[in-house]
Amino acid sequence: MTNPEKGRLVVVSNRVGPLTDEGKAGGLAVGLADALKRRGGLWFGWSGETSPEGTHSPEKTEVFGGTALTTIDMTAEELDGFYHGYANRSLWPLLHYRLDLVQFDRQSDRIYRSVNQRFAARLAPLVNEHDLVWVHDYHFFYMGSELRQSGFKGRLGFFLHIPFAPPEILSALPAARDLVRSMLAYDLIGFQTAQDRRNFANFCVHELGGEKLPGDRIRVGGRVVQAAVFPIGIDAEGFSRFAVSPEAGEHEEMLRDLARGRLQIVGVDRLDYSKGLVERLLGFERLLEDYPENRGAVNFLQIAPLSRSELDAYIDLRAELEGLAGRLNGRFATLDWTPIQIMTTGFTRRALAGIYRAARVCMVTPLRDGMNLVAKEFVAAQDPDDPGVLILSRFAGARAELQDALIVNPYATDEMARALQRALTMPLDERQRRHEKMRAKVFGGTAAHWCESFIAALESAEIDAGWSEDLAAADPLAPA
Ligand code: GDG
Repeated sequence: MTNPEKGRLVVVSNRVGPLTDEGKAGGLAVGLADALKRRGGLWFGWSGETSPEGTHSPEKTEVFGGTALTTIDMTAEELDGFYHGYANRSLWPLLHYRLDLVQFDRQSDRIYRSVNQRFAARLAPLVNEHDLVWVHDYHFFYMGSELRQSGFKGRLGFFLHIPFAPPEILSALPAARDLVRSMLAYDLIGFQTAQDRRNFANFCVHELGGEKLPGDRIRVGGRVVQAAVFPIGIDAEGFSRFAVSPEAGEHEEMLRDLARGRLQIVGVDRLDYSKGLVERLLGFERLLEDYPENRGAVNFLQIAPLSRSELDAYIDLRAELEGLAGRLNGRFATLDWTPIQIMTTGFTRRALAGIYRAARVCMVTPLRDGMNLVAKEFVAAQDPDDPGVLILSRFAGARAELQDALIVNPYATDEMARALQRALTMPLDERQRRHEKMRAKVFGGTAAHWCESFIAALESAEIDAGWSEDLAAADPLAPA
């Protein structure tokens, strides 16, 4: 039901939708789609296609009830500089604290800014000042200041799904100060964890001469913005229903049959260097070395759908992982047991829920992660009477809420092996106790709750008129 009293919700993200078919969409898309349906609005982003006209291409719009889904194309050059280049070769590794993998070049910086400018220019005529505009993620840091420069005066929010690195790391980005100053065009800036928020505030204070004010507010120059923490969640009810669907049941049974009584360990991650897959395999190898009773008694299944496979860092990672799995299998396999299986093909969400349910242990051990929804999905999918154990990295945003997981440092191989051994031998009553507490967190902080609380905060954010183009253009503290 749309409510004409309130302004529309306008969501901007690189990939949009789907607004229907909850079987395919993740919790995030479901949460945003629900908020859009409740309020009426627009979801704006990239069509997923390239064309010679690129960001000048005609809009494509699909309407579902009171919600429109509007997209534009990019040229191949825009896609390369903006998405593969600046977003995924510069910002992604940088914000995941991986200076060793960062690549900077001025061409992609230029294209990234111009794509932000082009998307803002195309969105501007579609919005009015009563609308709430909510921009998502590291693809669109400059979108807010570009929208302001094209005259938008309404409420503007931004949510960062990935970590925000500390100033010592972020300041390696040649345009770091420009980027953070342009973020000040947003009225509300949301982060996954208190640590990400602190890193942002520290950059504002130490690099931009700003000051922290009471009540989540930060002042830089004449501008006051609100920066707050909104941990993202999943559609917990929906996902736990998936876990008892016939399709989930088939997968659960298949996995149990294949395991033939062995305990199942799983990992589910996009094939990405932030997810700590190499370190996880080393932890499993150490388990087999140090606790030999597990040889022949456990199976490790890593589901790792390929992502960004055109980038060198991802090609290298895949090769390293396959080499490691091959070595590990070669070292420990017997005629009737292969310790580790890596799959790069994806599953449906229902099948995935069944796989989680068949697992005694789930390893979610990223080296750095904004939140990590797999951790929450695993918890939601468990049978409360016989739940599996979550091993969770101290560097995942989800750690702040899921304290009852076995928390590990993924770089510490012995610690990973000890945690695995503890998980595999954990008595039922302890598994139940831990699961119950985590389940309450996952069901208490859902995607819908995340969405509603961000929107409510954006609606009530104090609007400060102090933003001006000067803030985006001039940098009084910039070194000569
Ligand atoms: C970013 C941030 C933050 C995985 N394999 C399959 C499949 N998946 C789904 C999972 C989960 C999603 O992909 C992955 O979400 P994560 O949160 O774990 O990680 P990122 O993709 O890196 O997401 C992250 C998130 O944004 C939200 O703010 O939590 O920190 O990095 O839902 O289930 N889904 C299907 N088949 C698969 O094989 N259908």
